Amino acid sequence: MILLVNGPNLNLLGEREPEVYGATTLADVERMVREHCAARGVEVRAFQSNHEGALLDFIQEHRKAARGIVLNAGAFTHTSYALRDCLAAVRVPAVEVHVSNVHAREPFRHVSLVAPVCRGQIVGLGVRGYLLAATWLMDEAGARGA
Ligand code: CA2
Repeated sequence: MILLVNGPNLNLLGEREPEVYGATTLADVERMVREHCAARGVEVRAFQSNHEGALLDFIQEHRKAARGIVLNAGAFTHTSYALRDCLAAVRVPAVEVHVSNVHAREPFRHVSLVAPVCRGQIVGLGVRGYLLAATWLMDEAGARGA
């Protein structure tokens, strides 16, 4: 099973600031990732929350069944030591995704507290970044025999 985790404000995807984030909604993203993984027989559990603790609870709850985490932590990326500790503790391979190119935006978005505990980072490639991350995690799980 792959976890698809989205943090604060990503429930607004496709509804606000389409020039930055595009027109695809979060429901579209969740469906795309589910279909993409289902083609390889992999189940997806999707979760979005605006609350830091709820994200930690979800990741912890699914830590034993999860083979990978596709994570867009939203602005918690730049602020949350708790999320970083959680990812390090659960030891499930995670890929950090950002729809926009955070490195071409405000300086505070250039810092990711979760990057050191993620296996990689995909930024600025729009919502296709979620699919690229899921592909890599499935390949990686296959290579591990997980
Ligand atoms: O580019 C990304 O995917 C971000 O993770 C989006 C976060 C932002 O705080 C990160 O720095 C980069 C959330 C941005 C605000 O949420 C909205 C999402 C869609 C539409 C409007 C706002």
